[in-house]
Amino acid sequence: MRNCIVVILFSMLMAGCQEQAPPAASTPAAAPATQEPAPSETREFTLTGKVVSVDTAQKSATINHGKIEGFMEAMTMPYPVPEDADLQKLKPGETITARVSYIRAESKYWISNVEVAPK
Ligand SMILES: [Cu+2]
Repeated sequence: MRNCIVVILFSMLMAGCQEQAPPAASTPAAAPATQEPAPSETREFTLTGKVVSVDTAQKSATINHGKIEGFMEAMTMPYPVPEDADLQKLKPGETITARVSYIRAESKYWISNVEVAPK
């Protein structure tokens, strides 16, 4: 799990946490540079996965998630959960969806808007 974070922090060189190339439609030659999100911009993705464990003291949850289009491949890794209301919804074994926010310039990411899937 630590490896995953290390990979993100060091420029996402490994396949696992690699940020995916932009779609062909936004290649530099064909589109203005403004279409590429600025590194300081907060980008949002939707995560679907299963809660593996929760660390309330660290405000973190390890999620076994599917592929997050445009962000990362399917994997199990910890995510910061800043909001207590979200943290309280996270129980091991539950299937959830959540918003993933990501600021590339700060190598920072977290989840919010947790929704527990009906059983
Ligand atoms: Cu990852």
